[in-house]
Amino acid sequence: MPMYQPEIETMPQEQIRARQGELLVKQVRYVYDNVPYYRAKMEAKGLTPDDIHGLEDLHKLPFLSKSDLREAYPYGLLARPLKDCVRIQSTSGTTGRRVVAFYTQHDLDLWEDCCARAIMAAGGTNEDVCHVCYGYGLFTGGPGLNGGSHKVGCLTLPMSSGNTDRQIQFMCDLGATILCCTPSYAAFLAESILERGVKDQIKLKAGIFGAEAWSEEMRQDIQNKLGIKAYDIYGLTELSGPGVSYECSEQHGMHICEDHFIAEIIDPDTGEVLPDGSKGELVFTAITKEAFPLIRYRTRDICVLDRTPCACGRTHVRMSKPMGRSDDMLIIRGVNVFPTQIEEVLLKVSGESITPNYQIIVGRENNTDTLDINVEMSEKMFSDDIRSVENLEKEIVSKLRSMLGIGAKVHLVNPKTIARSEGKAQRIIDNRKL
Ligand code: DLL
Repeated sequence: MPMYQPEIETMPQEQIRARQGELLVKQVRYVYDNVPYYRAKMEAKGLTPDDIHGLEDLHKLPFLSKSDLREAYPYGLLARPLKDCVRIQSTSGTTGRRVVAFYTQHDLDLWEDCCARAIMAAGGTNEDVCHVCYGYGLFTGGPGLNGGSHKVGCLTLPMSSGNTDRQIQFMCDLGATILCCTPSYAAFLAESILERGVKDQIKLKAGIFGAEAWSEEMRQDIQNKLGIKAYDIYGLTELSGPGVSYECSEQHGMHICEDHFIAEIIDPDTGEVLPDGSKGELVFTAITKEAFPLIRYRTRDICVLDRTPCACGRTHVRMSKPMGRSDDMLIIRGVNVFPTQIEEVLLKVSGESITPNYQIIVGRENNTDTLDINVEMSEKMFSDDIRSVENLEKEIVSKLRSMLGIGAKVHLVNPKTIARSEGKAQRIIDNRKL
């Protein structure tokens, strides 16, 4: 299958919807026939494939969630015999939520196509040198972007994560033009490049950053420091990995590969489907996958869908940056707080004074939730006098109060005292769960 199909990416919405309807009908029958676990879920609702005639019937189908994946682990949602599968990928499972996803060769091809689209939407061509420092192995970041980069014809550097000195050396020596990694690692690389004084040896023009929530302020920070355009990319292991959606040059929402995935937004509490433009939980149905074809999979990611035309010409629906996972949302003194809101406030404060390295620590004292935020100050700030540190802490506290409506204690900590991450950053420590 060719990797870039402008006729698909710019297909009128009515045609996309019609095609989705046809594929949905086929996929539901395929899953019903091949995945006893899902068949039982349909039967419990009194449904057979004959009840599904098109997109208008999607809402009737049962949801799948992480707990189904756990229950059916490892083979219970597999729709193909193992002899037809050629790969597995998995999430790290550090939070006890290990997911194992299976791929046929056809699934790998489609996944790599989606990643290729993301690279091309960021301006990538076969003239580019694509430096991939997402982790390789079971994590989908490295293998996904690696495959996409090959399809575009870029010279691909399969760096994987870690060894920042070597990353920067290769970037300089081989003239990498596209950088693929998590936004937190991109911020760390940017800081390290500036510290080493090698920015003028870097040829980067674009970065494709995803796998974790990051704010617009973080984007500006990385773009300014590296002199590149930073594009968001989204995906999850359950649906193949990165490339489920990606940003175009407009940098205003990520186009979902609607020829492969049907997106819905639901109310996370009631499961009711919400109209486009509403904020809610993103649900995906994979209509072309063979080995691990999830139907109405609840991502826990909270976002908004936008079907208004995009200036880039792509017609596929755009999703907003996820505000964080609904299970990442902190409830502090009864108020809903997403870590990205805190990041937004921190990075709006003068970039000269603090760095994008922070940690959110939630605790409980005398039956009341406490919120402490450690933020690393810049070397410049560190050498300034203590009064300006106190003033800045007060300024952040007041900005957080107006954004979140609750008080927090802010501590500006010395440079390089918060551990850097090479993959997804661990920003939250919730001691209430201990
Ligand atoms: O993180 C796949 C990926 C790799 C995406 C590389 C982009 C780049 P998982 O480890 O299964 O897969 O984690 C999926 O990460 O449900 C979101 O909560 C979060 N996530 C992924 N991309 C973004 C993003 C990969 N661009 C979970 N912005 C998802 C915010 C993201 N959150």
